[in-house]
Formats: sequence, C-alpha cells, structure tokens
Amino acid sequence: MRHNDPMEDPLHLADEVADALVAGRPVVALESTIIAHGMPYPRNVETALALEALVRSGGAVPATVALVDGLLRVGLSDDELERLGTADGVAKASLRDVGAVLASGLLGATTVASTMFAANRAGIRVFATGGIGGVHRGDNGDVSADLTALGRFPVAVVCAGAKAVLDLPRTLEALETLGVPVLGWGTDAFPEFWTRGGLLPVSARVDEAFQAAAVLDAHWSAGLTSGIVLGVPIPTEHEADRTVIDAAIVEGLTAAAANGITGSEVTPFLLSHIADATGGASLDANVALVQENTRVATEVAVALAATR
Ligand code: PSU
Ligand code: MN
Repeated sequence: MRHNDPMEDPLHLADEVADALVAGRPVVALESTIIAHGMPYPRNVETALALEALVRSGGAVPATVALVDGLLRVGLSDDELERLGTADGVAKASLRDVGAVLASGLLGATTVASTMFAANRAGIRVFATGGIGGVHRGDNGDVSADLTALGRFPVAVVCAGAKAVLDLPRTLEALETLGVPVLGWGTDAFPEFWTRGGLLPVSARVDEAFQAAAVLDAHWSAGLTSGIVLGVPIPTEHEADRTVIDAAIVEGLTAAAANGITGSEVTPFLLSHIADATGGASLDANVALVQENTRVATEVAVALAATR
C-alpha cells in the first residue's frame, strides 16, 4: 500500500500538471477545503468544476490540491472532486494535519496553508481561493496557519482578502510582521470578502496582470522567500449588503460561542451560519468572488510564465 511506505514521497502531480510545469506553462493551484467545508453540496462540486474550467479557458492548467488515499495530490480528476464534495468525514487538513491524514489513507481537504505548501513543493507559484484565514476576533489566540504559511512558502494567493469574521486589522499587522506583501487588484483597500472593503490599506496596488507578475517576479528574484497576497475585490454587482453581513457575523460568532465551537471548526461553522442567516446571499457572493479570483489568478499565472 502506497501510504504505508515511509520511504516514498507522497507528493503526486497529475500528468497534465507535471507536463505544464516542465514546459514552463502556467498552472493555477486551487484548494479543497472550500469544496469539502466551505460550501454545501451541490454548489461546492459545481463551483470546483467551474473554477477548473475558468483556468483552462484562460490558458492555464488547474491543479486542485487534496489528500487522497495517502497521497498529497496536485491535480484531481472530476470524480475525485465529486468525492471530496460528497463524502462524509473529509478531514480539514491544515499543515499540522497533513501527516496524520496521509498516514490514515483517508480523504483530506487542504486549507490555504497546506495548499501553499503543496503548490510550493510542486513548483506552482499562483494559487486562487476565496479568502485567507487570519487572526480571529477576541483574545483566545486563534491565528490561522494560513498566515505562517504565507510567511514561509513562495506562492501568490489570489483571494478576496479575508472575511470580516476575523480581526482584519490584526490580520494585516501579522502579515506585515511576516514580511508578506498585500497587493490590491485595482484598489488601494484590502478587500473584505463579501464587500470590497475601504477601511484598511494594502501595501501596494497593481492594476493589471503584467504589473502583478512583475511584482511577484521581483520579490522572488530578489531572494525573498515569503508568499504574497493578491487581494481582488468582489465584483460590485455581487457585493453583499454590509449591514446584513455584519449582523449575520455577530449572530454567527454568538452562536459559535453558545455551541462551544472552537479551533478549526470555527470557520466552517461561521460560513454555514452566515449563508443561512443571509438566505443564501452570502453563498452566491462567495461563488462569484472565487470565480473572479480564479480569473485574475489565471491572468497573473499566464503573465508570470511569459515574464520568466
Ligand atoms: N475562508 C473562506 N472560505 C473557506 C476558508 C476560509 O472564505 O473555506 C477555509 C480556507 O481553506 C482557509 C481555512 O485556509 O478556511 C482557514 O481555516 P483556519 O482558520 O481554521 O485556519
Ligand atoms: Mn484556527
């Protein structure tokens, strides 16, 4: 059994992904926690397939990352995406969980942190997702491993910023401490997931893909080894009503506390609570923004491949 052999590297690239990387063609990594824990079925699987199609139509190769049958897989089949979106008990695997899930041989969905780790090992520099984890509100010390991963792995994470369920000022301070650039796509403001933001600044603004690729290339060519956040604001027509979202967040945080939800369960709990509280509006916005992020990530990956 493959997963019982400790001598073998569990990293496994799909042929299409390996071929593209060898040839220097653009590849975009995608995560799987958003499929298994971020959205309900069938929207999750439909969205996962739509993201892969968007990457292809933009001229790049999609590489969705997950832990499957004891392997750290980079590039999944449609059947495997379906499995991740429907199976019971799919583990939410951040960095600390990768070893245990691989050893179990079971299914694990990768977070931003573990997807960055896998992308870096594979040699993929651009990754699209919904939003990064960050510093949670309150003082219980809940800080996502996404932040430390951003400090460690040279991968650009194209996202709609971070959700306002987090403490966004502290999240940005932590990114600054880690030396992580926070770029704004056509904006000076850090995007706040369901809304375009406006209160918090990014560290630099980029207005088109070649400019973003030039910043990425210069950062890494200079020898810096961190990740980069490229914050893409949700398209205006999909933006949620800030008052409605803010009320749903407060309600969700109260419900999480009342139900004793802690640790890695907090983010999935809040997402589903907010989706219910907004009558599905937050879910529609979530799908729209992750599609937008994937379009931008593909453009940037194409520009980066042309630059290098
Ligand atoms: N933000 C979202 N949707 C998500 C997540 C974050 O809008 O599905 C997921 C991502 O996979 C992210 C993870 O990496 O939650 C962060 O979880 P934690 O805070 O437990 O590190
Ligand atoms: Mn946490």
